Amino acid sequence: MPHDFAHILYQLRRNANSTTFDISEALTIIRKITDTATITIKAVQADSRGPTYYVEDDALRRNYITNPSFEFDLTSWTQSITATGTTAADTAESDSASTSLKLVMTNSGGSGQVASRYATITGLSATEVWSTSVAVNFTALSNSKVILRMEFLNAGGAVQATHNIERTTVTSGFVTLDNDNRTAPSNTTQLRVSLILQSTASSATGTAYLDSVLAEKASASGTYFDGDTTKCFWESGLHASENINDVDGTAAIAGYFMVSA
Ligand SMILES: [Ca+2]
Repeated sequence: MPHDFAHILYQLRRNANSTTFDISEALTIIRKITDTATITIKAVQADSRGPTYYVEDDALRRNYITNPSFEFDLTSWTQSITATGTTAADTAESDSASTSLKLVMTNSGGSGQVASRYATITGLSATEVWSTSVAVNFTALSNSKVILRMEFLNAGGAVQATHNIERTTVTSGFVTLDNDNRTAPSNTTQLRVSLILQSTASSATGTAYLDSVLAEKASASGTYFDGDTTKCFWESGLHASENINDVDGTAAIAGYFMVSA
């Protein structure tokens, strides 16, 4: 192992100013200590003891979904409803923490109507490979199905490609839907991830709880994680109105990231 990890951790703790620690200072220290061209920081854990840094060579992961667990509200998830139904945060069922997104359909005028919410990730480029996943508890249905939809969009919002993964039967508790290995086509700048309860005929009904949404730039969606997962962090502003800082009182520090000195 080329680096003196104990020394790095000591330096970072010594220079840490509790919850208002400046990440740029930490990176400067690591560069000086390691004297390497490329530095990979695995995670930064900030709690009542101050921040702890893990410098590892493992592949990094980032969950690009904002508000992936629906714990406070539905910020960043836009509603789209054409059937008769509702979409709301609900604490009756959850896969991660205590809240999920509950999609309800009580009637439809035909096939293809929806009760849904979607989130949009920006900053994509063509040829990038993306994967998404969501935990689904599909408790009741009649002429309906759940869809995890990925749509690659151009800068104007026009759909360049669509990839659906469907659940057409009820579940026994939460199961994971994986929509993996999707390559962004030419002109892609955005990815829209939709959580959909969709009718397959008229007079459809259904109830589905969705939670733990993951989107990562990878050929497969790995195990779900968010800022509450051990050694993971929320980025500042991920929750527009209900920042994760308010929960544990610690400062927002960038989560999984990579630094090239
Ligand atoms: Ca949750």
